[in-house]
Amino acid sequence: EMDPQERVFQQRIDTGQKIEPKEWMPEAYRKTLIRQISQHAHSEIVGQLPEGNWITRAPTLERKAILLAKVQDEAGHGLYLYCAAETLGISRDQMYEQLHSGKAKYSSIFNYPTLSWADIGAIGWLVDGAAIMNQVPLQRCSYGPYARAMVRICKEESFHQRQGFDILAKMVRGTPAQKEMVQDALDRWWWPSLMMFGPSDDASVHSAQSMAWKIKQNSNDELRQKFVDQTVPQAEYLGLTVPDPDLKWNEEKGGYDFGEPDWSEFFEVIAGNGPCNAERLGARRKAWGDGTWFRDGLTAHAEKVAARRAK
Ligand code: FAQ
Repeated sequence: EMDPQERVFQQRIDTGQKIEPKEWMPEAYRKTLIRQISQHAHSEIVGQLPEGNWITRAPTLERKAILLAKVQDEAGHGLYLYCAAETLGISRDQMYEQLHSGKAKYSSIFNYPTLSWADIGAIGWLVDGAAIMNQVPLQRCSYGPYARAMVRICKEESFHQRQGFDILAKMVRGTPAQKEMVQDALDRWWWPSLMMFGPSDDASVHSAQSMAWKIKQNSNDELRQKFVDQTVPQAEYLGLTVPDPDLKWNEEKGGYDFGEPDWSEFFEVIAGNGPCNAERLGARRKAWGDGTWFRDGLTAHAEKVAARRAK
């Protein structure tokens, strides 16, 4: 038997009303949102690292300016999302603590290395492409602040995706070595990109409840299918081979059949054992440590100002 308050809440969700910060909500709804939004924010922040790695080595001044702007956009998304999570009653310091202690996750994709300039194209094309596929429906999420944050974020991600595709479109028209570099990037980023959508539906512990609350609008497998259907023709346009021997157009379903990602790899990566997990978390912990003197200075200054005012 559902609690009457909870029944009214569910009715509001079912009729498409947005839930706003100060309104009553079930504790589990609040917790789920804090988990998802904070992990999303952490992904944006940690997600700056793989691309940041190439800012000093971008091939032209123009590419460097574009990449710098893109990475700065990701920082903005992170801050925006931390604000959305704060409306649920968690502080930014608590969220950072959860990231730095390894309690909070961030997207598995950012635990892979960026080995060549083509990887920067592949991240824009595939990683931002997958991010958009996942985030467009989140614009209709039942929690107002998260839904609204997604509007601007999706617009910026669309630009990011185009810049990645543009890098690759240029490289595939270049030398054979450049084209090979692009194929190698696709070979390494394809499967991890499919894993961004989360485990298969039968292994997704949160999906059913999150969909009932309209936090999620689609299941992980639905979005993964849409991503494959959208991306394969783009790979063909670039003259690339998707590294999946099981990939095949299925006329009947009007979509592609495709192979299973290596889920043991996925679970290893989200357990902290991916190729770059230690490096990524290490970089974030170091940044936090390096900023201590600055935070201490700000606090000391604020205390002095307050003391002077009190006199
Ligand atoms: N990585 O029951 P489910 C970006 C965890 S885009 C790591 O299916 P849920 C833009 C999941 O948290 C990337 N962990 O979970 C950018 C849960 O563990 P928990 C960020 C994953 O929440 C581009 C467990 O597995 N986007 O940053 C992953 O219903 C380029 C069970 O899974 C978002 O975060 C994964 N891939 O569905 C930035 C979007 N998948 O928490 C820079 C918002 C699952 O119980 C450069 N999030 N897990 O310990 C979502 O839509 C959902 O949270 C899903 C997962 C779909 C990711």
